Order: sequence, then C-alpha cells, then structure tokens
Amino acid sequence: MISKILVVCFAAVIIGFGLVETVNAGNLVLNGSFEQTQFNGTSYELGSNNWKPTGITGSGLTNWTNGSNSQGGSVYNLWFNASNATTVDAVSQYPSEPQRLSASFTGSSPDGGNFVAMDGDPSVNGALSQQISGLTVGADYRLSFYWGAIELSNRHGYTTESIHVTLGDSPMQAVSYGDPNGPDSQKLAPNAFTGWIQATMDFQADSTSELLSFLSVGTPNGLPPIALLDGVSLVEASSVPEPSSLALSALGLIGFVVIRSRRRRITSTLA
Ligand SMILES: [Ca+2]
Repeated sequence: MISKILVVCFAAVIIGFGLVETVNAGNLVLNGSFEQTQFNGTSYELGSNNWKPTGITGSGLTNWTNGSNSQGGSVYNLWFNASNATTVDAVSQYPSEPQRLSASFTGSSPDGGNFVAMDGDPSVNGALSQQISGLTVGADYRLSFYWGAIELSNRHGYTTESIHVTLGDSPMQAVSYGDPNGPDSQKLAPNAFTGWIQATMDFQADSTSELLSFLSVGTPNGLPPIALLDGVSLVEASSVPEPSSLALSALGLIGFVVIRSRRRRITSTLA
C-alpha cells in the first residue's frame, strides 16, 4: 500500500513540473526578447513622437511602442546589437556624440541576443510599452525580465537607476540600483555595469487587455543613467504551483503515510 501511494506522490510531482513548463511556454508578451526589428542588425534609437528615423515606421521595434515624455522632452530609448554595443554607435538624433555602451558591458543577457537601453534622465525618459491581450480578469500574472544599469561611453559620473513597471491600472512596481540621496559609494560608479539582474513581479489583471509599460527613471540629469532591458515574459501565475511547495507537499504526504504506517504497527504490537 505504501509503495503505491509513494508512486502516486512522485507522479504528482512529475505532473506538477510538467504543468509549470506548459504554463511558462505561454508568454503573453510578443517580441519580449527584442529580436524582431526594422533595424537590420544596426543599433538604433527607437522611433518616437520626437525622432523619426528614415525608413523606420513606429518605434522600429516590432510589437513595442516608444512613448512620449511627460516634460515635453525628446524620448531617448535605444535598441542595441549585443555583439557590438560597446564599439559601434547607435544611429540616433545625436550623430556627433558616441552613442555606445561603456566598455564594462559584458554582452547579451541570459535571455540572449539583443536588447533595449532606456535613458533614465527625467527630461528625456519615456515609456516602452506593449498592449497585452488574452488576459483573464482577476487572474494573477508573473512578469519576469532581465535588467541592468550602465552609462553611455561618453558620460562619466555616479548614477542611480530604476525601472518603473505598470500593467494597466495596477500599482506601479519598480526595480532599482543605488540611493539617489546617498553618498557616491551607494551609487553606480562611473561607466560601471551592474551586470544583468533577473527581476520578477506579480500583477493581477483588471481587464482582458492591458498596457504593459517600462519607464527608466534615474539620477542625475545630464549624465544619462541607462537601464538595459531584455527577456520580458508575462505568464498566468494562479495555476502555476511553485515547484518547491509542490515538492514539500509531496514530502509531507509521504511523511504522513510513514507515520500512519508506524502507528498501525505499534497498535498491532500492543494488541
Ligand atoms: Ca534579447
């Protein structure tokens, strides 16, 4: 009897892990790896209300919209080819300035390939967004992405950086690096790179279609604190059992079965 129950427990664990994989495959974000563009492999400033690259329609980044700036400034978000992001300038509205990443950049994120860089200067920042459809009202969703903080190669200063994330009207959530009010020792050193950091956030859908938005917010002005972004994924979370909790549940059940079995043996001995 015990061996049969154990088989059922382990089968439940295996089925559970299979469920996780199935749900994770349902990423609702289109082009979340930023590999589909109109840029033919050349690093480019994304098109926006202020900047219209020749021959590029929309942002130039498939499925993504590059927004406007709340202060009337020119939004400055870029798409980089990871293979030459530190050696080749992005085509931009600032052709006379080197628009490439600091030499400390280490290459592609764990998601792989190319990525987006968003200027956090409040006078030029603007949201990168995508309308997400296929949501279930009231369901929980887990957002995950890779991000990092860095400077362009032509700027040298201590910076802080954060990315503000919203899904529809849900409360804003953020990732950040450095304390804007702290000493330099608590900020990103000049031209340093944080390395790629994985972030996860949970949101609840209020509508079947909602706007997913990323806004880079940094300090100080004029030293563009740059946030890198890649590997954006949004999957329904409510039906996803955590592998660890699932395993613990199975172990708990096994323990229960073993204890019951021992009690039966003790009872039989007493009888
Ligand atoms: Ca990528």
